[in-house]
Amino acid sequence: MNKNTLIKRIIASLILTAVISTQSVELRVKVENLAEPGGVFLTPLWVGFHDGNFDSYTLGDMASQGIERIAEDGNPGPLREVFASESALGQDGVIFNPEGFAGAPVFEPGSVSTMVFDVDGSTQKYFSYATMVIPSNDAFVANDEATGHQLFNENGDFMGPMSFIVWGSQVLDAGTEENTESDAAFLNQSAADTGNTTTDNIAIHPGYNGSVLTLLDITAQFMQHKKF
Ligand SMILES: [Ca+2]
Ligand SMILES: [Ca+2]
Ligand SMILES: [Ca+2]
Repeated sequence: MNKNTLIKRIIASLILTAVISTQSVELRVKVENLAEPGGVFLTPLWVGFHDGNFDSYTLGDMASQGIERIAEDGNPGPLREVFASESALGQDGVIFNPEGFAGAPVFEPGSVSTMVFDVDGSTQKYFSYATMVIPSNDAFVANDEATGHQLFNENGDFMGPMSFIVWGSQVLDAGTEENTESDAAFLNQSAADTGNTTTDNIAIHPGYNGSVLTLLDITAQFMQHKKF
């Protein structure tokens, strides 16, 4: 399978269901890795609810520290710090897959996990997400448009159910680490933040070089939906 085929395949889905009360909306976020057996993995998914002003990255610009760390190591910590400082009225969280590897609750192909959030329809109208694609040096997916996923209308009314799909062709290269497929987190990296540093801009990921061939022969398309 060549890389052009690879990046057209699927990986994950995200489904959200809601219980509406007078003050807030209880959103149940369900994440599923739709990759076929032997396919790519996803790190725990960072999700944020905000007022539409939180922009995690822009295609063609350099990655922030927050995006760099999640793309290289699956570490959402710095992104969460940025979110907290820029979205005072927002809330965020990280959805793990408790059935993943011990100590690394990642989403392997076929795995599913859910998390419930009490979301304020007036100040947390918009949804954002970010996750690292494994195996890679610095591949990730996240929404570029801060207002790309609107959950509530101007009156604060929930707009769901709704869903969306993220395709493999949307997988990004953070531009912060060379795509050697060595020093790749969760694959062959011995410590966080190791690998050959690059200073490129964020771009559509070019695909694998070939050193992880067993993982190339799989369906690796991104799919993500959410239902409220
Ligand atoms: Ca952006
Ligand atoms: Ca790279
Ligand atoms: Ca690395």
